[in-house]
Amino acid sequence: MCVSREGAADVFMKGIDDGIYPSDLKDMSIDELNQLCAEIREKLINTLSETGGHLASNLGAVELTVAIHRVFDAPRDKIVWDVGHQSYVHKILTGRAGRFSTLRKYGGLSGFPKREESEYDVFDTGHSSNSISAALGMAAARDLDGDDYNVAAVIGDGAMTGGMVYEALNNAGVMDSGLVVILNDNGMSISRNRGSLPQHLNKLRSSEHYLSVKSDVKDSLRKIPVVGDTIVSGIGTVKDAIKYLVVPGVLFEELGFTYLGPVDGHDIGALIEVLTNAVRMKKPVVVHCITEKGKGYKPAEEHPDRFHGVGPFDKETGKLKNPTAPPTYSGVFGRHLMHMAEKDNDIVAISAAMIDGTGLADFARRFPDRIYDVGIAEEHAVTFAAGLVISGKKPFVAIYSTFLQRAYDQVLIDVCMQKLPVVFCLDRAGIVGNDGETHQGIFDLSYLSSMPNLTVLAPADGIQLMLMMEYAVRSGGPVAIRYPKGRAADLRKYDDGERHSRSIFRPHARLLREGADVTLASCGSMTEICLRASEILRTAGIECDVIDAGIIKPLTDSDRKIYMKSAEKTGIVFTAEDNVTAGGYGDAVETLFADDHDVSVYKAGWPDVFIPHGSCDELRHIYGLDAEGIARKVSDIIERKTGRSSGGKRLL
Ligand SMILES: Cc1ncc(C[n+]2csc(CCOP(=O)(O)OP(=O)(O)O)c2C)c(N)n1
Repeated sequence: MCVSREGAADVFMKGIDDGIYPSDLKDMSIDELNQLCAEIREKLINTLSETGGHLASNLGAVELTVAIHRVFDAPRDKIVWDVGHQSYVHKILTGRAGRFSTLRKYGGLSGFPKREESEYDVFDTGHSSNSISAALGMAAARDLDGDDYNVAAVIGDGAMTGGMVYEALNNAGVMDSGLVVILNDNGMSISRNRGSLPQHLNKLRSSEHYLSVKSDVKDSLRKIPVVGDTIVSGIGTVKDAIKYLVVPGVLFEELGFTYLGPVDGHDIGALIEVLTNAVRMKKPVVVHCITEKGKGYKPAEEHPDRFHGVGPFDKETGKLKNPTAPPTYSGVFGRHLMHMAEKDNDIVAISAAMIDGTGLADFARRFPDRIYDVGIAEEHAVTFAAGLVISGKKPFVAIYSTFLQRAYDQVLIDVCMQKLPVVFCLDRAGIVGNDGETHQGIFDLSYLSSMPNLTVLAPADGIQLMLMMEYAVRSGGPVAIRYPKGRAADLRKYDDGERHSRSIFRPHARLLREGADVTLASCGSMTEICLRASEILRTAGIECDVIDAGIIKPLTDSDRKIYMKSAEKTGIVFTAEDNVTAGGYGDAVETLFADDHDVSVYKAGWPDVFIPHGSCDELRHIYGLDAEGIARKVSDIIERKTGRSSGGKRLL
């Protein structure tokens, strides 16, 4: 796929790795821009096959991004990327091509726009559907200052299913500020886009010849004797009269936007033309571009969903290099929900555009009528679930921990206040790694623990997850179950969950290992890590009680007794959680000992900063939350408290 550089601009002579900037695009011919696109595609495939990342979205946005940087004058003009997962081409074109191989690695380029990283990144994104709001704010400030730079929001059709978009469009239409909304429409969210808005876009997409139709209309009108030219110059008014017949973007037009499109999002010439017109209008404009997700790499064209966010893969076959060995927590959740749904017709599942990621793909095939993909609409998903409960259903809402943050108020007021038995399954709870700050699921224990009526659970392995799902349906109230990304632990050698009578199982604190020196109180994924830490500590002569929390709130007397009894013996409680320490599990345990001066409580969790991108193992190591780090912290505490040392044994 190598590009011939003969006759190309200087940038090809140097190679894009030496640094390419938007200014380099201004004098390139369309042929040269197309060559550049081919070179960028090759770079995306080569690099992402090593680093992993959002391949399909970026392959689909190559020409669009090149055209944007040709027409707009960044960084003076401001371009906001919705979600930001499709901003790799923008990174390559804004001086970061040479560092592209560090993408998503600790200390390397972020997989999302980062203001700290470049002046060309004007807004940090990662969560969907906020670009128009942010861009409108920038446009409003520009207007107040009497400045004249351009502002654009680049947003996918998937992100258009999020409610914030309509709040922003509603506001933008009346503000009449110069704002270009560039709609990158590939018909896909992560998988096929669902909902009536996507259907509307689909209709617009099929009116492919709109741009030419509009000029045909103008030509026909011009031919009307005497008044024709006047009508054409007043096309705005005429358009009002005929738009229901020929203008496909009525929805946007009604909201106060001028709709331009649809335009072929891989035709650089057409894109440059329409974007140039949009910029000149100095009013709210939507430019509707039709793109193909995964374009230029066959495996991604054939399976755009699989290549939406992908791990390192073999370029020839498209196969993952290191697939996670099953079972994963998502897999256990999806399979078990299907099993439960076989026996209970009232069980339904809700996903906010993440059916595959949350493990619900098989459920969707098995029970197509009992699954609702509501789009990227977490707030709606939660209140929709509340409605389902009112009318007798048993909804499981599967949403990644970080995205449920969007629906804080709906969980609190629409569900918890009314004690409605919605089951929230928070996938990717805890550190997620390479997607970085916006995706780390490390706040849920804190934001959920403060909600009255909510039961908050954290399974330490796959069996516990299944038992908790069954319990949640029986409990009669709202329940949140949070579990991490990746492989499901199997701790049956410490406590065989199967021995519990499933029908009366209630999540509870469990003492998994006994020792006299220190209590390691852990929850979720940290339980396995603490068990490993206890092995390391044993080699240094330190014996640990290891408690698995299971339930974070509310605790029963028997849960409390487990903590109290252990602490009475050891005098030192060390809590560990895959959550920020502020307001999380450790704080809850600490309150148990608030009046007990003989017990010292120490807490380990994520600190009060946004945790950057890097692999999960690397981040846990850096922040001292792997088994070695926990063992080191515990032995330091024991040494300080008791003067006992690890006998010179290295705990690393
Ligand atoms: C609030 C929120 N929910 C879910 C996601 C996960 N997510 C990332 S990209 C994406 C699909 C976006 O589709 P679209 O905007 O059409 O972009 P495409 O990848 O198709 O170019 C989803 C659901 C997110 N980033 N933010």
